[in-house]
Amino acid sequence: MLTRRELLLAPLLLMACQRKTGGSQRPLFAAETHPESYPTTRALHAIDRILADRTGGEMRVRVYSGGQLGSEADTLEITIFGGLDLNRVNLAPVNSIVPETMVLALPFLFRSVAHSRAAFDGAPGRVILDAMTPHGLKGLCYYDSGARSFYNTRRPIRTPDDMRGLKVRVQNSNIYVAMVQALGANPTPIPYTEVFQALVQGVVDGAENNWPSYESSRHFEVARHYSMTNHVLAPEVLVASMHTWEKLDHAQREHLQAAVDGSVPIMRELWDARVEESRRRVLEDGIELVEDVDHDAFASRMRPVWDRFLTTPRLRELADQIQALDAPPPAEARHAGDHAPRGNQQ
Ligand code: GTR
Repeated sequence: MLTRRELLLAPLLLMACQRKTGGSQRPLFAAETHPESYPTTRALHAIDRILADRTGGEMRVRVYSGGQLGSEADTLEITIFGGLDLNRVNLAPVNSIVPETMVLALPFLFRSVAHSRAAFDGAPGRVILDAMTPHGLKGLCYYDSGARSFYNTRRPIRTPDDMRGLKVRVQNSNIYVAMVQALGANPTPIPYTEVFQALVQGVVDGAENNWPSYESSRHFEVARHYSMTNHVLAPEVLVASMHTWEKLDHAQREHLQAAVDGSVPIMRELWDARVEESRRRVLEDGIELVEDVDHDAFASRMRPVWDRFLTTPRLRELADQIQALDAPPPAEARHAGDHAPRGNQQ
C-alpha cells in the first residue's frame, strides 16, 4: 500500500515535470503550514503579487496553506525531490538536513529580537542560507518567528524544576528534543497541525511557541499557562527546490529573489503587529501569563545543548560570530516591536 507521503509525492512530481515540458506558465507551488491570515502566508501572497507585477503575470506563486500538503518535515522532503517549488518552514525541520541551521536554534543565543534580525540580515544568515544548496534547497530568505516560550495544561512554570516530568511536544529536530530533555521533561515530536488534538487528548501536557502560533493554533484554549521563557528565536525560512531553481533562467531567478526580498519587510511589519494582536487576544481570553521566569536557571540548564550540537569548528565559529554581532540598544529595539528575551547567558 502506498504511504501518505508517496501519494502526495506522485501528483506533485507529475506537475513539477510539466514545468520542464510546458515552459514557464505553471505557477510555482508553495507549501505553508499556517492559515491564510497568518503573516508567513500573507508574505507568500506578497511574493506572488510582486512577481506578477514584475513579470506581467508570467511568473506566479500558488500557495497551499494550512498544512494541506503535509507536515513541514514531509513537504521539505518533497521539495528536495522537486515535487514542490517553494516551501516556508521553520528552521527546525531543516536542522537534520543542514547542520549549519542548528546554530540559529541554540537556546538563549540571541539577546533580543533586534540581535536576531542582525544575524538573519547579516553575514551569518547568508552563510547559513547558502549552506542549504548542496542539500537540494535554495535558501531564499528568513522571516521572523519571534521568541518561543513554553506553555502547558498543568501548571505555571517559573524554573526548570517546574518542567520535570511534563510531556512536551517539540518540533521535528534533535536540538529541540535535547533542550526539553535538559529540562527534565519528556519531548514528543508531533507535526504542528496535530498538536491541538494532542493537547486536548492529554497525549502531551504542553508545547512551546511564539505568541502568534500559540494563538492562531488555538493551543491557548487548552494550555492555559504561558511562561515567558523566550528560550529560542530561530527564524522561519523560505526555500526553493534546487530542481526548480536550476530550471529558472537568470532573469527568472532575479525576479523571484527580488520578489522574496520585497516580502521580508512586509512580513516584518505584519509580524510585529500580529505579535501584539495575538498577545492581547490570549490575555483577554484569560490565560495565565507567567513573567517571573528564572531565565538564568533555564539558560544554564540548556547550556550543555550548545556543546552537544556545536560539534565542528565551523559551527562554533558561526555561533561566535552571531554572539559578537552588534544590535541596536534596547530602547530602539523596543521601538521596533521588540520583545527581548531576558536572562540569557551572555
Ligand atoms: C511556528 C512556525 C511553524 C511551525 C510551528 C511548530 O512558530 O511558524 O512553521 O514550525 O511553529 O511549532 O511546528
